[in-house]
Amino acid sequence: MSKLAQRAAELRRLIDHHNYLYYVENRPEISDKEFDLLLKELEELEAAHPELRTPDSPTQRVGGQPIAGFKTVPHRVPMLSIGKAFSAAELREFDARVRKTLGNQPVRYVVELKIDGVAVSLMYTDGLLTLGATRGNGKVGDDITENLKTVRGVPLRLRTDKPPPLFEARGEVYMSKADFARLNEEVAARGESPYANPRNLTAGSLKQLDSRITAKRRLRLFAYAVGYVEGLAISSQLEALELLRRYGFPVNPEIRAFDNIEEVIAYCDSWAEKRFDLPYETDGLVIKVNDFEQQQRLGATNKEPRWAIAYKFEAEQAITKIREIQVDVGKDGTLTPVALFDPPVQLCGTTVSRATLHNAAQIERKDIRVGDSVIVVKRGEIIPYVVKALHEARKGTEKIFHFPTQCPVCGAPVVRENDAPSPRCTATATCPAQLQSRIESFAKRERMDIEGLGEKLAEQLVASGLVKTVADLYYLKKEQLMGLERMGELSAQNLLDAIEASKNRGLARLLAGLSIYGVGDAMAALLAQEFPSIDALLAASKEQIAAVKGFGPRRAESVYNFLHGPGRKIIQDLRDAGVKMTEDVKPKATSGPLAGKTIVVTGTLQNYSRKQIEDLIAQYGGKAASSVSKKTDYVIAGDDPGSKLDKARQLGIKVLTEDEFEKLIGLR
Ligand code: 3BD
Repeated sequence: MSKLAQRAAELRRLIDHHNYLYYVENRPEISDKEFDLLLKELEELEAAHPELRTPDSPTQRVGGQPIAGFKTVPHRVPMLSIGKAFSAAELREFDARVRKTLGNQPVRYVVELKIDGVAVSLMYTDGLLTLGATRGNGKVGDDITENLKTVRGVPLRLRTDKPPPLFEARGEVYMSKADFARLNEEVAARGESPYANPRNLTAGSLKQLDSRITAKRRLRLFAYAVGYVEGLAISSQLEALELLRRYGFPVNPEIRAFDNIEEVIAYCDSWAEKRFDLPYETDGLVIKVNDFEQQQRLGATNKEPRWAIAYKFEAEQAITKIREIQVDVGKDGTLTPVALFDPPVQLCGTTVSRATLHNAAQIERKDIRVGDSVIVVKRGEIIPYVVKALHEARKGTEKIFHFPTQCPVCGAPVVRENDAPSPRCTATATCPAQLQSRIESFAKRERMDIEGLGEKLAEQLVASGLVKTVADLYYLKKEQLMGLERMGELSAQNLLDAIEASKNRGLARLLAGLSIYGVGDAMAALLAQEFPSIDALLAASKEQIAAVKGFGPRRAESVYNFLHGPGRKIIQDLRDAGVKMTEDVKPKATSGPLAGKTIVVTGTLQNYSRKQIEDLIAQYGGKAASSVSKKTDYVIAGDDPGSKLDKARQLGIKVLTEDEFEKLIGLR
C-alpha cells in the first residue's frame, strides 16, 4: 500500500473511532476542532486522489449529488405499527393478555423510550451499508440511502470482523431539541413556514433529494430492533440491543428490563416530567416482551405485534421562542410576566401564542430569557406553560428580563419585598389595572356571583370613573349605566338586579372577593369559620388572626392592615348598602358516617363540583385529601377517573361511586 493509501486508511479509522465515541458512547476524546482537522485532511486527500475514496469513507457523510427521485423498495420483513396505551390500566390489560396467551409463564419486559422521530431501516451486506429506507407503509418504503449516510451515528460499516451476509437494523432518526430550535429559526429566517416539531423537520430533511442539505440538518439515530438477518441467531430483544450496540449503532441508554408490569408502570411514570429534560423529544415508551420465542407465540395482527405496546405520554410538547415578555398587573398589584411566542404553536388542537411565566422567581429559577427557545406544554390539556428554556440552544443574544420599575398601567413605583415571588405596583387603591381585575374577581361565580359583570364591563366601569372600589357597584344608578357604550335599559336593569342578588352571599365569599393580599377562597372560608361576622373580625387582633389555621403572621398582617386601612371605608360602604356581613357556620361534625375518615375524589361527578363534594365530606366529619395513600379510607370515583383510581385499586382501598357515597352519608 502506498504511503498516501496508508494515511487515508488511518484517517478513516481515526474518524470512525471518534465518531463512534461521540455519537454512540457519548464520551468524545478530542475536540470538534481536532475532529474537523482530521476530516478535512481526508477530504483533501480523496479529492486529490479519487482512487483512494471508499464507499464507507466518513467523507461520504457530507452528502453527494442530488438525485431525481427516490426508488421504492420492499421491506424483507414488514415494519409493523404498534398498539397504544394511554393509562396504567391499559398496560395492565396488555400484561393480562400476554400472560394469558403464554399460559402464565414468567414474562420479562423491555422498556424503551419512544423517540419522536422517523422510523427507518438500514440494510448491511457483508457489513457494508447498502440500503437505507423509510418505513413507508410498512411493506414498501423509499430508498433514502444517500440521506441516511449523513445521519450522525449511522455506521457505514458494521464494527465487526465477521459480519453476517445480511443484517438489517431498524431505528428512529431524530433531531435534538436544540438543533431543532436553531434550524427551525433558519427556516423561518428564509421566509419559509417553520416546522411544528423536530419530527416534522426530521421527516422533511430525510425527503431531501440533495443529501448535502440532509447532512446540514445534524440528524441522529437510535437503533431499537433487528429486522432481517441471515447467518445469525438472536433470541431476545436485550440480545438484539446488545448486538446493535456492538456493531456500532447508538442505542438509547435509558432502556430497562422488568419482571412485572407494576415495575414497568412505575418506570413509565418516572418519565412523566423527566422527559422534558432529555435533549430529544419522546412521546411515550415502548414495552416489549423480551423473549423472541414468546414473541413468536404471541404473534401479530396484520398491522401490530401482540407482544409490544406503546404507552403514550399525556401532554403534547412544543418548542418555540420567546419573542417578548409582557407584564400584566393583577388584582393585588402583582406584576405577572407573560411570554409571547414566535412562532405560535399548536397544542392539543389550539394555537398558543402566549403563556404565563407565573412570577419573577420562576423566571430566575428556570433562567428564562427573552429570545430563548423553550418547551411549552398544556397542564391538564388547558393552560399552557413554559416547562424550561433550552439553554443548550442559546446563541448569546438572549436577554435577561428585567421587570419595569414603574407599573406599566398607572406608572406608580413598583416594589419587590424581600422574598416576594414578584414585584408589585404600589398604587393599590388607584391603579386602574388592579381595580379592574379586583372587580372582575369580586363578581366571579365562586365569590359574589354577579352575572354579566365580566372583563369588558369591568373595564368600562373603571374607565368611566363610575367605580373606584367594589363597594361603588352597590351605588350604581340605571341612568349612569345607560351612559355606557352598548348598554341599553334592559341590560342595565339586569346588571342592577344581579348586583342586588349578590348582597347575601355571606362573609366567606365577600372576604374572598375583596382581593386581600394572601387571602384566596380557601383562606377566606377559614377566616369566616373562625370569625363568623365582620364585627368579630374587625375586633380581632393581629395575633388572633395569625392563630387561624393556615394563616401565620405575614398573612395576618396583610388582613389586619387591609381591614384597618384601605378596607375600612369599603367595608363601611358595603355594610351601608345592605351587603350581608356574617357567615352561617355549619357545625363541625365530630361523629357521623365519615368521622375520622380520609377521602379522595377523582374524576368528574354528576351532582357536585369539586368544592361542593369536599364541603360535604367535611360537613359529615371526614377529611378530603388530594392524593391516595395507605391512609386513604375511601376513593370517590366519577367519570374519567385518573391515576388515583389505579392507585386505590392497587392499594386495595374501597372505591365508591357517587351514588354509593350518597347512600353512605344517608342522602339516599
Ligand atoms: C421508538 C413502530 C416494534 C419492533 C414494532 C415493536 C411504529 C414507528 O423509539 N419498536 C422503539 C421505537 C419505535 C419500536 C417497534 N421501538 N416499532 C418502535 C416501533 N423504541 N420510536 N415503531 N412506527 C416505529 C410507525 N412509524 C410511522 C407510522 C406508523 N408507525
